[in-house]
Formats: sequence, structure tokens, C-alpha cells
Amino acid sequence: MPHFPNVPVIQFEGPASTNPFAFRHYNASERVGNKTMAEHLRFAAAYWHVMRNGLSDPFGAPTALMPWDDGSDSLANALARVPVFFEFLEKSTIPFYCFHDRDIAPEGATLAETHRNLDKVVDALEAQQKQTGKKLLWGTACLFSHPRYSQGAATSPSADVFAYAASQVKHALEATHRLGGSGYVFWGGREGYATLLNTNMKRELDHLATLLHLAVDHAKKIGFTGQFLIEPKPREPSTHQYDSDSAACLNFLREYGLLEHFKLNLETNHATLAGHTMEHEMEVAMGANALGSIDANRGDTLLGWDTDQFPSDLYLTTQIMLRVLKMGGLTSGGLNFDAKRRRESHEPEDLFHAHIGGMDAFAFGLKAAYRIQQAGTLDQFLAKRYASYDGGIGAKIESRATSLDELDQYAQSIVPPVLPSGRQEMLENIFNAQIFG
Ligand code: XUL
Ligand code: CO
Repeated sequence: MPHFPNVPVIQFEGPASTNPFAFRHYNASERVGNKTMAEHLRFAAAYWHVMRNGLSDPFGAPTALMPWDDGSDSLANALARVPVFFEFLEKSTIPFYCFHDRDIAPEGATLAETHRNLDKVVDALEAQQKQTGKKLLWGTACLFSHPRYSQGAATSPSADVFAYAASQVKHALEATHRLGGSGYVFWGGREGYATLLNTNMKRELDHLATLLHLAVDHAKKIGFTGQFLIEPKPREPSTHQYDSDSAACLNFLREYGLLEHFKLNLETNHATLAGHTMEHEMEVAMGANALGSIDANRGDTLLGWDTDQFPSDLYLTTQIMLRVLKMGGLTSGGLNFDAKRRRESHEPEDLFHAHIGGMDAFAFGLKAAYRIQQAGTLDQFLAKRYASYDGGIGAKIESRATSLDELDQYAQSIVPPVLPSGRQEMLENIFNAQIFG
């Protein structure tokens, strides 16, 4: 019996379609350059939002209607959710998914029972993957919901809590490996502090690095060759989170000898919480060859928290896809809809409207970004703007083959520099012209 009886498998009908259950831009097999849209975009659905997010907020109860869910935390209920999720993946045509261990399987009375619960649900996921061809983009461990993690997981002041977190990571990593996941994510929602009065920051950072090293070691041991990822976010739920933005994460990875093992999973709303644009965060990660994957959502400029809204801003999706194209594609990463419906959009079919909108917004962004790349005007402008470094004194500066003495002499010998315009508005017009199509 279908769980979304009124929803068909979503098809591409083109920009003129008025069917709310159709794509206007996302046409999986359509080629953009040398790849299909499906290959470029690698969409993933988040198990936690699709199956577990009741849409409560700090002031109100859950509103989401989930007729398939008995509301209990039983293993049977967890197993019953699995086919519902795969029906959602089939009908939305989303090829990948992501999960936290605790989204898919409940805590047991003991840690051993918790791990057994996970194994049973992983059996069910494995069977569904085989049947449907859907794939796991990445797995992760939820090290932030349970009260034992209220003071941190890897950064807890308690070594026993660290051991609990490590045990969870071991099993979540093994589950990810079994399901053929392309990656494994660490997001440290509680890896930070509320006050420095009770915090030994240096020790906590050392411990966080230790957990990541242990995970890398264990991956080698079990033969998991997927990509490890860190997901930056500056705050919420902690007042200050150590993995606050791309630059902070890169510095941390470098300092602890982890950069060769990790890339970043960048989330749009986390970038804005950090006071950056998503484009900025992407540029920082790309500069270190460390952009691994994307959690595709957006924030709300009127609200200062993580609203996790579905991406619908075409300017933003174009900016993101321009950089994905520039780096040559997402390789093992994807565009994971770490996004939830508004609390008012509580009916099951809203799950589809939300994902259709996000997929179309990114397909549009891909096409616009490709037009911008093909036109080459922005790249040419950039190349010309920095051309003084291509030869002469500029090339010496770039290769550090000069000295302050030489530059002093040089500067005194030339006509004082006159700068051409930065042409921001003209460049914005060029960008917009390609968005108009
Ligand atoms: C929370 C968030 C997480 C991570 C995975 O803001 O983004 O869902 O993506 O733990
Ligand atoms: Co996320």
C-alpha cells in the first residue's frame, strides 16, 4: 500500500508546466556540458528531516502528519519507516540519502542493544537499496541529542562520555561502510562551549582531534575508503562551536594533521550564521582543495537562527553551482537537502513540493552557471584584473623571488599606479543577464 497515494513519480515537464508535481528545470538525463544533470547535482534526501522531523519549534508541538508512524521509539516503528522513506526517494527521484544513526534506529536499554537496533535497521536499508538502486551519500552519528552529550561528545569533560561517542562513531562508520556510503560526516553541535569559565578549550580541541584520528584509523582497519567530512557551524545548539566556519575547520585540520583525510561539508545556512556568504565559505574550502559536499538549504535574513529552509533563491543556487563547476564537480559529494518544511506545511505531500522546489532551483542554477562559465566574461575579467602578476615584478612577487629592497627600488622607479574600475555593477549585470537566460 503506498504511503503517498496521491503523489506520482515526479517527471520533467518543462518550464511551462503548471503541474505542482512536476519538474520545470530538473531533467535528470539532460546533458549540461559533459555530464547529465543527475551527475552534476547528485541530490540527496536527509532521513532526519523527511522521516523524523515533526516540525516542532521552541514554542510549539509537532505539526507534521505522519500516518505511517505510530509515534513510539520502538524498533518496529523504526523498521516501518524504512519503506516509506524509499517510496519517497522513488517518487521524488532523489538518488541518494543521508542519515544519523539515531534517525534510523532507537537507543536501546543498553549500549549493546542500541547497536543491535542499528544493525537491524541497516539490514532493512541494505535490502531497500538493493531493490531500488538508491545510494547512501553519507552517514553520521548523532552526538548531540541525548542528555549524555549535553556537555559535548568528543569534547565532553567526561572521558566515559568520550568513550560512548567513540562507540557510536565506530558503529555508525561500520553501518556507513556496509551501506556503501560515499562519505562520513562529523558535525559537532555540542563540540563547543556555553561559558569559558568551565571550559579547557585546548584540551577539548585535542580530544576532538583524537576522535577524528581514531575514526580515520578505524576506517583503514575496516577498509572504508569513503571521504571523511567536517561540517562547519558557528553556534546553535552550543553558544560557540569549535568548527565555526571553513577557515576555522581548515586551521584545525591542519594543526592536528588531519587535512589529508578530511574535506568540508558546507551548509548554506551555517555559512550565513557564521556571518559569511555560502560563496565565501566555498571559496575558502576550494582554496585548500577541501570542498567535499554541500548541505543545500538557506536561511532567512529576518531570523538569526538555523531555519533550514529549502533552497529557492535562484541567484544563490547559481552562485553555488558556478563554484561546483569551477572545481570540476562534486566527485564523491552531493547536494543534500538538509532542509525542513515550514511548520505550517504539515501534510505529507508538502515533502514533495519542498524537494521539487529545491531540485528545480538547483537545476536552474546549474544551467545559469554553465551559461556564465561558457560565456567566459567573468573569468576573462578576473584574469585581466590580476594580469600584472603574470610577468615582470608581479611574477617575482608571486614566486617570492624578490625582496623589500628590490620592491622599494622598483616602486620608486615607476609612475605612481592608477587603478582601473573594479566594475562591480557591470559584473552584476553580466551575472544577471545569464540568469535571465
Ligand atoms: C545541523 C546539521 C546536521 C548535520 C549532520 O545544523 O546541519 O544535521 O548536517 O549532523
Ligand atoms: Co547539515
